[in-house]
Amino acid sequence: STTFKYEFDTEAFRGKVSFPTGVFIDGQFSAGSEGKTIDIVDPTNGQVLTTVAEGTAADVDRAVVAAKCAYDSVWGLKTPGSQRGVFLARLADLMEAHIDELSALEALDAGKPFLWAKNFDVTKAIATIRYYAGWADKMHGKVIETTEDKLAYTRHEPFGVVGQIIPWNVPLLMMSWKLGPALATGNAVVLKPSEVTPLTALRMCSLMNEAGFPPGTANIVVGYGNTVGQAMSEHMGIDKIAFTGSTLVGRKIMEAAAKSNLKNVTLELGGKSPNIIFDDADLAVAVKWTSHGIFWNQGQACCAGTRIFVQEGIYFQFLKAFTEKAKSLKLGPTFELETYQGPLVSDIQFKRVMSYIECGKQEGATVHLGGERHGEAGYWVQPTIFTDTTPDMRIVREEIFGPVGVVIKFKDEDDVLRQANDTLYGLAAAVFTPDVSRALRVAHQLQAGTVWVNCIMMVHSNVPFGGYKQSGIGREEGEYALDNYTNVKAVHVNLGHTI
Ligand code: TXE
Repeated sequence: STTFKYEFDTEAFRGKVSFPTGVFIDGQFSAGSEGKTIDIVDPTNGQVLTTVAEGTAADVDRAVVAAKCAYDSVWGLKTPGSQRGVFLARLADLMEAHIDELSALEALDAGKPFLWAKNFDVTKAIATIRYYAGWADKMHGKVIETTEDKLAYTRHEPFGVVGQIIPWNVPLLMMSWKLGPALATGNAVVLKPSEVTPLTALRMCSLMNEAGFPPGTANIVVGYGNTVGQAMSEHMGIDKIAFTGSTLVGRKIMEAAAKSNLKNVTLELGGKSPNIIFDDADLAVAVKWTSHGIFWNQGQACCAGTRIFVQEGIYFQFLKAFTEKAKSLKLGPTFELETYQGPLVSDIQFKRVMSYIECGKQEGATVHLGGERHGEAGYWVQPTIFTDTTPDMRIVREEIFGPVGVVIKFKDEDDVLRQANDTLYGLAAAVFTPDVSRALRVAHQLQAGTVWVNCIMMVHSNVPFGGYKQSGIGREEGEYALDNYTNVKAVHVNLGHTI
């Protein structure tokens, strides 16, 4: 089996890391069943960083057997919630003890600025695991009043074996959103990280062993979507599948679930979120958050505020200040502490984003800022702002998943609500105005799973996150996510002698 060895000598982090990168099944690493490997590429220069074992459908079978065995013998209802909570809390502590290492790996693998990886991705991932550690012994059913002769109550039971497929944009955070509630509720897991960014997930395997999770409770199989991902979606031994990624693949997963065992499906998919700035907004606040909303993580965020609607009275003033802000963002090496924007994650994503920029130009939109690659090597794209768009343009309708925003003028509340809701997606939205009545009136009419007022892109372990419309099914984070991972059993007890 393969091992990742790397010596960091950067401004942000100095140290050595070395850990196994095989498929992780039943608490042990091994080669994939076909003995193949996947190249992991450094997005700052396009060079191969390392290789990891490539999992296969046969490895998924093996992982499902391990998960089922663990679930039946030592996990599931055999381990009390209080003990599951102890394992999760230990895992959170171990992640904290290795925060610099995990952040460095995330920066290296995904091309994230180190400080963002540390202060956002990894910090929030730790908070999520700790949050669900707290839930593990606090899941209650209900006693339901019926008649004096009958006792009816519910139990919230784990599904059994859960499959989880995660993307490359925030790898460790997505892993924690998936693992936290699944393990807290007593499910055993088979998780597939993205084949593009598997390093933090693989590092987590050793930390899970160290935290004391019984072998087989969480199995990690790195592999491609059309092999490992597909095998998981159609697996008869997987009782539930949770996915984060594109709407296109979300559909495939539902289809495979429907055609196999009708496994329970939850999906967190794409978005084209509106960010609405009213005339009375505090300009400095709106500019700061809008910039973050579109350029954070190189724009590779499902909830990015990509459609920026600005009321006509403030439009030119806002555009000028927003452009200045975008110009001031520091693009550069991921381990330099002042870097705000790193490269896109992969050559594929770079080409996809550049082709959307090209498409915007051809459709007749104005490139107000950027629109080109940055640097010669690696996958950097300049912060890009389009204006003079029309509602039918692809850059207005489709998720680009890069540092590319469209700025659109609007007249009044009715006008902006109509335009903001004119999308297949419904993941998130933001509203900027100091007028509380207006902010809440608009928030309630937006078709989105999250609405931010005078901020954007805030997530918190306690607060649910998920989409309306084609942005998904189910909610992650918070108490709501526990519902994704439990089946409700109703028990009727006859206390009298009536039929
Ligand atoms: O995503 P995929 P891609 C969006 C974003 C981006 C586009 C394409 O717009 O530009 O998707 O990115 C696994 N069965 N988002 O192609 O393919 C895959 O291996 C089962 C939004 O990288 O959806 C990976 O683990 N699984 C998004 C995961 O799905 C399959 C995050 C996500 O990859 C599969 C990422 C299959 N047939 C991209 N095919 C968000 N909502 O945050 C692929 N996968």
